[in-house]
Amino acid sequence: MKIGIVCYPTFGGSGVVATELGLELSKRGHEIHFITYNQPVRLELISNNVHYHEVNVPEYPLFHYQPYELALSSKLVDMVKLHGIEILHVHYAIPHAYAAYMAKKMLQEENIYIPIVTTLHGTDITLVGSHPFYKPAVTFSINKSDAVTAVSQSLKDDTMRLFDIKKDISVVPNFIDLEKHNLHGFTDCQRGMMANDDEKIITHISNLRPVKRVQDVISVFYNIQKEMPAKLMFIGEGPEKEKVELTCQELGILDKVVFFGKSNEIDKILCFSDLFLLPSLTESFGLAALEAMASGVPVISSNTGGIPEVNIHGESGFLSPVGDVEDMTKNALYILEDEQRLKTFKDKARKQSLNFDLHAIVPMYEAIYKDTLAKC
Ligand code: GMT
Repeated sequence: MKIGIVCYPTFGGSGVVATELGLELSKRGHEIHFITYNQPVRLELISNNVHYHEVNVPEYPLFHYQPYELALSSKLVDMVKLHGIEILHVHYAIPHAYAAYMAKKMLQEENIYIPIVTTLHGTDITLVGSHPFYKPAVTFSINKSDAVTAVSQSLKDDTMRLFDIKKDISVVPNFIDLEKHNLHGFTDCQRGMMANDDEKIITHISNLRPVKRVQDVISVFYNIQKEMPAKLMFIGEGPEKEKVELTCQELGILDKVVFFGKSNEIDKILCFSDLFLLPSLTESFGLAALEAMASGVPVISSNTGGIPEVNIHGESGFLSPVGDVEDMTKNALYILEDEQRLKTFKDKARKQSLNFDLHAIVPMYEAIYKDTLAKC
């Protein structure tokens, strides 16, 4: 199939899922066209059936807001015609499904029919989409898609509850390339460069938006390091970064926290981590937790959104109510204070990640494309 993929090309989970999906589909013989405003961060253009088409939005002083949806829908029309793209897979209802629908209508004028598969990743539904300003556009975009997927049962339920949805939604979870994790293996894990042998390594990765509740990460880590020698690996950039640095300074733990900023070496950091913290307010899936588990790192998380579908309480880690720092601390210490117990949790975390192997999940998308095309 010739598949057009539209996504946010940033470090966020939806961009990672879209990119890795496209790369795997290309290995499976499909021709993939990424259509977005920047080259996706994890996209390496090493294959002759992966293409990247940049959407340009010329700055024009008359416009207070530059019309990205317009530029995107025009680009989609051009690329579908030029490359004979058969199906569009758009990640996020706003603005991507919305722009794709406009492209579809424009193409219909020329008797070209292009079906749209929309994947919901969460933010447009749980945080932005339910805002009254956007609600009609999100509802319309979902209902006008030819097929809709959500990354967890929880997100599907939220979508059905918050919007007037007339479409069936298939649940297709986030996935992980286990071979990539195992291949690298990082047997020369540079743990010694980061911490002493007796120190436990706690890790957090996110885009440091308020929804990630990074102050809870600091509070839990502060409590842990009072009980045992520990270091915190803090990966990501975002609006809460300065506040976090300030809090660490006030608590006198700056020397125990390593700030990595945006990193392309997540696997290297996870390989020497003992525990992963994800105390988010909401999380439609929690790809970062899955990546940690695939590296054998147990997860202390909040019990919210799709996280319980990924992190299994008492097996791959523990779940606590949102904001319950005391419970998260208690669970973290329980895992960390006994070496044998820590090893058991690490093994079970890795085992749980096997349920999200890309070789099992990518065919689910392929089946949806085939089914959608067959119905056209
Ligand atoms: O929250 C993020 O880190 C970014 C966000 C995005 O839009 O990329 O992630 C969302 O999509 C990911 C991939 O499906 C999910 O794993 C994340 O849980 C989801 N984030 C939220 O729901 C807050």
